Amino acid sequence: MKIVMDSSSNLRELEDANFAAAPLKVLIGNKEFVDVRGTDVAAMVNELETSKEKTSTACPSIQDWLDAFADEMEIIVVTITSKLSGCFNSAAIAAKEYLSEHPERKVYVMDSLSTGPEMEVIAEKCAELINEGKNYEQVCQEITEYRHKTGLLFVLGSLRNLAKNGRVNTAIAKLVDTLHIFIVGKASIVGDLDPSNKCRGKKRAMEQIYENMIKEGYKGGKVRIRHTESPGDALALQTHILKYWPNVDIKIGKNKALCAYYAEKGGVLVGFEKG
Ligand code: X90
Repeated sequence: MKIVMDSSSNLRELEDANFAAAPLKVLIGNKEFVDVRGTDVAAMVNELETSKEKTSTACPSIQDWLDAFADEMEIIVVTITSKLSGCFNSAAIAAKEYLSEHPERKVYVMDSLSTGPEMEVIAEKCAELINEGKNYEQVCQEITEYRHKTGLLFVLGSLRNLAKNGRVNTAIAKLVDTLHIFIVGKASIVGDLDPSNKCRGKKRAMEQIYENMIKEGYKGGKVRIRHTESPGDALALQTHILKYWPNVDIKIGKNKALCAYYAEKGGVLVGFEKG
């Protein structure tokens, strides 16, 4: 069995698993940052700050997905929410092509209704189920149910890039910009960006994330934090969580190109288990 995700999961490989990522792209003018291992995300973030060029993103092509599928019998694909990206669509088309070439094989494409570290939590669960010896159908079913027991909360450096690309309302983005406030948001149950709270400072925003985790039913489960040049905020949140839940499985990492582009400098994304 192989696990395949688009690069918005921030994963390039996965321990004890047969894993591949299909890359999204960040475009600055006619320069392309492909979201693969080795791409200099810090340089990209700097260039985004100074560049006057138009910027955008693009989902993996059908061929990118087929390359990630490679030559496997049973494939589980998990994508970023289809509400915000064409990834799910291109993956579904690739799956259809793959199956018409190899009718005896299996490809399941699941919309995570989320992105980033929530996908990371889902990927790890998927690997765990496979390593427990569950069969393909069981893994597909259990991972589909598990998706409802995980969450994504975030505070973004700015909403500019989301607004520029039509992913959030421009008026909200302008408001955040002019008032210098931080929006704490979540991935809604239908896979939309749900801006839940306005916070005056970054410290308050990080506390709000923890309060919202509790509201979402957090009880000491796994946590994955991914930041864009904001290790201090990520660490503060980790310390806060460990104060109440000293034994949690918690890890901090950096956002890769796609998440860094949309979370922006100072952005922190938190994926967690609810129950
Ligand atoms: O297909 C494409 O070009 C990619 C578009 C992706 C747009 C959203 C990326 C979000 C990245 C920052 C905020 C988290 C929002 C999650 C809401 C479900 C992460």
